[in-house]
Amino acid sequence: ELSLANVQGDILVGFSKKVELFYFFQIDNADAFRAQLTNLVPLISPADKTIGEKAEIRKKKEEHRQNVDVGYGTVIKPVHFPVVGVNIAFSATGLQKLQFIDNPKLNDVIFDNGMKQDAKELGDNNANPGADFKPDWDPAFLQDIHGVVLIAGDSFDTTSKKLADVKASLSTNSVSSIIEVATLAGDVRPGENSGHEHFGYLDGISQPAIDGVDEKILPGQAKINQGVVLLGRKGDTGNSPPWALDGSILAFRKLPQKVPEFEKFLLESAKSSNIDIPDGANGADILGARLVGRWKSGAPVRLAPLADDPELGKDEQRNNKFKFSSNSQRSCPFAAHVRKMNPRGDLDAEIINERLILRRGIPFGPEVTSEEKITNKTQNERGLYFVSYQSNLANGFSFLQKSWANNEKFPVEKPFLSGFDPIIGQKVDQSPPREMIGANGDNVSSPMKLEAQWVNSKGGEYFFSPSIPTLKNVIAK
Ligand code: N7H
Repeated sequence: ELSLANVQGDILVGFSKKVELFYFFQIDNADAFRAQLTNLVPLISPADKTIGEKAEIRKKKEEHRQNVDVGYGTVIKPVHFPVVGVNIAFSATGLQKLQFIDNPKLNDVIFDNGMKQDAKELGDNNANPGADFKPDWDPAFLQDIHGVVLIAGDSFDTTSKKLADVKASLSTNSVSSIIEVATLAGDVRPGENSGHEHFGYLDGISQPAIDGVDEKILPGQAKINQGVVLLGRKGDTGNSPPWALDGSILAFRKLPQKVPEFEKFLLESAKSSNIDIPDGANGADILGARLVGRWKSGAPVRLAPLADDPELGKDEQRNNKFKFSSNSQRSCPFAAHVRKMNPRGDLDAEIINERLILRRGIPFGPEVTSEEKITNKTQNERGLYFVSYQSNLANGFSFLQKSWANNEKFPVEKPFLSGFDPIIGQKVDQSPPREMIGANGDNVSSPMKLEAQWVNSKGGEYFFSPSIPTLKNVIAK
């Protein structure tokens, strides 16, 4: 039977996070690292602790809300209660380096080869156009990365203090067993944009519920076997070794987003395709909603095809309760991001449910400046640090990116190709530009050129997030 005390907290529960640090490292001295890991293990947050902390924060926030005077005009200032969670995960090269066993392979070919090997098939840009493929990644991700420590919490202050504790636990007499490759910091957007990614859409709505873990199931929410996320559990179709039990594969991607360019495209394409609606929302808003499959408020276009419905967007009893009507893209294009990623109604639930992932990403980078708005040109890098957990990359992240997002034939190829996922669909060779159909609700069979990609991966890695018993009793010594 699964014990939540054995699983790292970000996997099944998700840290509560305003800020998250990703500390990528190489292991310099494996023996010293494995000895020091004993000091680090008590800092790692298991899922049961993460559940308790989240409940505590909810309670404190409710108390705070009741304590302030809520007369007319009173603004309840958001409060941060200190909370911090730490998890650790290792890449395939990291597991090799640790040598806790002769051949530490997960038998997940995509994981064992690492993300760099997968980059071309994922459709990442080529840094040498016309010549041998080399992913156009940040230098940090072109190096070997052995592991990552994830530190998520209420503030930059709390998380950076915790990072100092983590580093101290991995050094003896000021000699560290690891070398920093890079530390990346993500943070939730400010004010009313909190919870929205940088294009402006509410994120974190649709997540699968896990059998035997999540008690509450929301309307429309899929329920998946534990083994879709955890290795060695029911529904895991792989062939992993015993030490992998209750671990999960973490896919990390740095995904910068070209926000002003995306907005310019929406405005111009809505105009040139005569996309407009009489009441309220403008053509750019509806075009954007059709590309994502949800309005900025989170309301699904399947249920609100003509205008945003903010009440629907924030109502968790209704905002995920829908299925697409197969054969029709009148209310939502086949290629819309959420339809590509979860084609409920288009495919059988059994096929989809093995391919659902737990998404645990966080935005990074500053808000769009007025100059960027005026010039329609990105000057400051911003986007998403994408994190997903799955037991198997040939079903999870890697599959979704290659076989669904980048596949013009998915979910339908007749009588028209669906086209690329306009948000994340990638193509190594960017000309001719990507296309999709269904963007214009009044003329769903006409193709739309998507021009440049607005999301271009700058790197990442696959990591294995072991169970606490494996960290403590197998890897640490
Ligand atoms: Fe996506 N976006 O803002 O447009 N995503 N995503 N994603 N995504 C979702 O339901 C976005 C990315 C999935 O069950 C929403 O929580 C952006 C990758 C899946 O209905 C929005 C980026 C992959 C779902 C976005 C990005 C996925 C999902 C709706 C990159 C996997 C759930 C909010 C910068 C390969 C689908 C929600 C379902 C939802 C956006 C990346 C997958 C708004 C901007 C790389 C499975």
